[in-house]
Amino acid sequence: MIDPFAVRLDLEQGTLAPLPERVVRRLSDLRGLVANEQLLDRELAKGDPIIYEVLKLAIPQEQGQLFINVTFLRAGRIGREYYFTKGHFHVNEKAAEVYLGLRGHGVLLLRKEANTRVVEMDRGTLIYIPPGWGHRTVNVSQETLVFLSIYPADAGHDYERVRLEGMGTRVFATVDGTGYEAVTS
Ligand code: S6P
Ligand code: ZN
Repeated sequence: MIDPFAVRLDLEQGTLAPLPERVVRRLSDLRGLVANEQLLDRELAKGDPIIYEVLKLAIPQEQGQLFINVTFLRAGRIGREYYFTKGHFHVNEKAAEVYLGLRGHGVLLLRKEANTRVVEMDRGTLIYIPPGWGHRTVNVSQETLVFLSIYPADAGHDYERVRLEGMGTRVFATVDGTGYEAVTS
């Protein structure tokens, strides 16, 4: 049981008030996911910075409910590979998701079996992720990428599958550092 409720979403910053649960992912959480593990080790020798944070509204994890999150993915690279979220498939293959870009510039990588998609995400981009499509976000800008996600509370997250199979695409800075290239892997 949960009562109807309302919170404040700052559409410029992506912050929620009152501040809900916050999950933090660090560089070390990307082990086994990056293009170049040696470069990752070299960076980790210097420290283990936060790569992204997720604000999660407190909603019961039961069928019929919707989870609402805001992700803050920082700007940066491991070598030429832009910072990205771990990425996942929903365990419940019937669970779709909606993303809404609030700040910054990124790309959403999607994969379903051998099919891959790369979708640009800016402020105001609304993206529909159909059931069965794995997804990972990449920040290709110099500022924090912020986006809202809404998805069924019984979706579940399979990270191991992404670790084993990859997302099908990696995103690197161009040699001059001004843009990005999406490379099929
Ligand atoms: C949840 C939704 C997002 C991600 C968040 C972090 O279904 O797709 O809220 O959880 O962007 O990414 P990840 O891959 O670490 O869960
Ligand atoms: Zn998801």
